[in-house]
Amino acid sequence: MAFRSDYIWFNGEFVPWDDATVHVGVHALHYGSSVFEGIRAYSTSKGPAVFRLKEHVQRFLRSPRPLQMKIPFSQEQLEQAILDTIAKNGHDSCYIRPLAFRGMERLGVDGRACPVEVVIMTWEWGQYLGPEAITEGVEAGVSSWRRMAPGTLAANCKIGGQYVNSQFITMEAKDRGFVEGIALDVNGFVSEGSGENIFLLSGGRLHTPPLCASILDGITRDCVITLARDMGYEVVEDMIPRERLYSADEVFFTGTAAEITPVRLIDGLTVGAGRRGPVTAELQDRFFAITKGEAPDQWGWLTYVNE
Ligand code: PPE
Repeated sequence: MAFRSDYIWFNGEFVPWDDATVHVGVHALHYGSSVFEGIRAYSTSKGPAVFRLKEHVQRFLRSPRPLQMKIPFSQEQLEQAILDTIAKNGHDSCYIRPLAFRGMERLGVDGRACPVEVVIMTWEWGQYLGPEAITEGVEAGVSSWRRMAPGTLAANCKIGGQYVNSQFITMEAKDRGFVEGIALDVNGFVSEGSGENIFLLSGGRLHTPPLCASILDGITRDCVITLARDMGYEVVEDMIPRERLYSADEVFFTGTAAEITPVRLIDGLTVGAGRRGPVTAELQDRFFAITKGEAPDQWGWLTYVNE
């Protein structure tokens, strides 16, 4: 489970892991001018399969628009490069990190003169929020840090510099003894975790913050909405005041890295029965059956590497 693999795809060429380096003068290092994706490839009986490849690459190409940064590769080229990198590194399952950044030309805040560099890293990354998180659930706390206000940054884009806000949230949570923080938006409504979207089950209905609550438009969030509706649950995207976290029957995080992780305690108060709830478990079962290629892929979410 090391943060390592044999090769990194770097501007269209494979280079050995240790040689994929940049100069200290790259623009992104100084001003956070990068965009990235997080994707998982799962082990199936037909070899590794990338989960929602198309949607992740689409978001990767959309994220840099407010930065006026144009990624010099097409959707098709990036999809193929990701599949090639997994095959080249011989993974059975892995986490995939495409990254585009403004490179080295000159410094100064307006980096539009700098070249855009693109890399794809892969490595084997296990359970993001701890070994027992998926089955046992995690302890979380509401952060004293707010998510970015509308019209400040671009919450819907995975821009590197914005993850300073996520660092504040997750470091504070860990210092308080929690696994993860839950951030509110500038108006005090629930937004999301440092790297996860959030759902609540209340009165038999699922609630999740809407896109206007400073969230990333998560792809796992979309999967859960699709699966839950297919299973007959009502799902509403609505503004969630903080206090509703404490009266929810179930709460869970969603994300590529976090997958579907139950939250069993918030600010020291138990969520429901204080362990993974039945609806969360049912959604996890459906989700993992699809990712492992064991259930029919009715929405076309898997791309097999060896096909
Ligand atoms: N919100 C944020 C802020 C976020 O970073 C992620 C992904 C999500 C929601 C969930 O989005 P999606 O993966 O499309 O369902 N966070 C990525 C980075 C994690 C990291 O620590 O790095 C991820 O899960 O890959």
